[in-house]
Amino acid sequence: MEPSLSAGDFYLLEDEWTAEQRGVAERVRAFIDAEVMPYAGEWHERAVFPRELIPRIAGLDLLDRLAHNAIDPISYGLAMRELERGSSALRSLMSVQGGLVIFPIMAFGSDEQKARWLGPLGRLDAIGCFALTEPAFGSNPAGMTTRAERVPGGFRIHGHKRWATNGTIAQVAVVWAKWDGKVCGFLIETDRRGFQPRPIHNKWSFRASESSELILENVEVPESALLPGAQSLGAAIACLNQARYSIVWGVVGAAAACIEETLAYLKARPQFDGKPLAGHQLIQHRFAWMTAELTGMQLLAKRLGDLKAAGRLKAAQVSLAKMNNCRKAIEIARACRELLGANGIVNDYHVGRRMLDLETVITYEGTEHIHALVVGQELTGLKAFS
Ligand code: TGC
Repeated sequence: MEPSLSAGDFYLLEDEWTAEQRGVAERVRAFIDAEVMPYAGEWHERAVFPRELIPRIAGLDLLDRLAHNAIDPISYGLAMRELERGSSALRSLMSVQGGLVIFPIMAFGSDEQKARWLGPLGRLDAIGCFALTEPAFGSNPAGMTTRAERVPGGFRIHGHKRWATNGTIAQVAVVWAKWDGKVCGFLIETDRRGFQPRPIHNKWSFRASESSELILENVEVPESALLPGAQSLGAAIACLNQARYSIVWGVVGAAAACIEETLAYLKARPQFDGKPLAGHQLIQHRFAWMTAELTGMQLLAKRLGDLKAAGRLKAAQVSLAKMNNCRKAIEIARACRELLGANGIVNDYHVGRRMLDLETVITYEGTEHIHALVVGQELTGLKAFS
């Protein structure tokens, strides 16, 4: 019997997209199939980020449209889904550039900062990074020790940041520092004296991503580096919300790709009585479970996109979706790894790489526990962080 429904679109959600949204998804998918899938395993193995791909990604015209408020949340989400189907490192490049650099400039920047940076960042002629987390302050950025002090003509910034994606290739950094006890955002060119980016090596997850440490040793910046609208921790967290939104969609792509690859393998692999493994009951039960979970993830992402488009999205709704979709995606990836047997641990298949990358995705931009507590606070009115 020829199947008429696929795990990736069991409830025909693709029918819901407009021609424009479908076009964005198809364009990104074609790019991923041609330029990413043949090489992603090698990038992971060699632990390199494919910098040469940046102009080709720019050609997809996603961030330029974001920087001009000219892409709707569903199109953007679908693009993130397709990017992460190929590689979490590529989706991360775009989430950081879009949600954590372009967004804060649009939302909190001066006219001068907008005029200087939005064009180059949107075209990926300039790369940006986001420096919030510190070695000792991840889930609790309010405890940051990075400080800004007034000097004639500007500020002097001193501190140590960690886990900034793109830090080693960035021309500009959105740096969060306390000035007079208040968390403020600064837009800092990375060639300033005292600004020292360092790659983080020895990762077994996000190996193809430019994860970086940033040392700011008395970096002096002009007055105009201050993001005028970003003078509270809430501004930094509002940026994280944007990146979390793109993760909600991205992990749908990673999970769907795991299921697709595993199903193709099990349909082609006979075992025991010569029947394909996919024809055995235990295996089919797992595919039914994975399809149910993936469908839930897709529906959540779509609803989030609709709420965002309507201007009704609440932070706790983003948190619940980030928590749920990352957990389900990693469970699906782990199940697929098991179903592939020994082949699940070799880089000839993409599932193992995706599973490892999802360990980062479930952790960064707010751990599962933090998002559970954000939802808990929304439901109870009681704050359980401390
Ligand atoms: P709290 O007092 O609750 O809030 C402080 C201010 O923030 C506002 N706020 C939010 N605003 C928008 N969206 C949200 N989701 C918000 N959550 C809180 C809040 O209204 C308040 O504003 P205001 O104006 O009253 O001051 O803050 P808290 O210190 O108790 O912490 C709350 C908590 C734990 C939820 C927050 O700290 C948090 O989200 N922690 C997780 C941080 C996180 O996700 N870190 C990982 C970042 S990923 C990374 O470091 C790498 S960067 C990305 C990359 O390069 O790959």
